[in-house]
Amino acid sequence: MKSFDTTLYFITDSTGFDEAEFLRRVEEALKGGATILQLREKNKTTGEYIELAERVHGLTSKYNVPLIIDDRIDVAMAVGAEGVHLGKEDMPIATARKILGDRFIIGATAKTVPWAIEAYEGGADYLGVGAIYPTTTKVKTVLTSTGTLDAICKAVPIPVNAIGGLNKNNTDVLRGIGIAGICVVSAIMKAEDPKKETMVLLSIAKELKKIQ
Ligand code: TZP
Ligand code: MG
Repeated sequence: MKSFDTTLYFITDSTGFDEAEFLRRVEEALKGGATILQLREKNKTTGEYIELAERVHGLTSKYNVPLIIDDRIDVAMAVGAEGVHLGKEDMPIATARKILGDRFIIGATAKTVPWAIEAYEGGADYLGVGAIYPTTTKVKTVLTSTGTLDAICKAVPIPVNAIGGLNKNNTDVLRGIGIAGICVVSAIMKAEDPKKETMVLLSIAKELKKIQ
């Protein structure tokens, strides 16, 4: 049975770090309690993506945290990752589900209710919804209102995470919305102490889930 917890979903970005420092930060986040981790690389060759994914999978396995690969089902399959995250420009969810079978975690990005329902019906296991705030992370995205986030949470029975510009000081707008957790990139990736930051964000995410 596939089991995962999106309470604190850490998405990596290796931009600006050498590999040793990148992997150190990833491991600190795992020590701090990230509940699920996505490797997100936009500028690597397939070979480079696989090589880094193997290293990161070594770390996530040590902490019993599922590894999700962004965009690429081939890379996810090659390294035996636990899942893949797909957006509108990637392989359709239903096609990925057909190829990957039921045991793989498939996540989808959704910015509207119809899109969320389509992803759910295609077989997505969780949704990432945003950007809630403008983000400094390199991403092609538009803002999603908290009203839409709330409507998506009510429209689908799978976990829905908020994403985009979130940090320890600005999650109050998510209070009362039925999210399963928060996704963060830079708040952890660029933190002075990624382990401590992860611990703080995990406790904030748990609190947000309690007050729904
Ligand atoms: N999708 C929507 S916003 C975003 C992605 C991948 C990036 C979020 O990064 P950050 O640094 O947490 O704002
Ligand atoms: Mg994508």
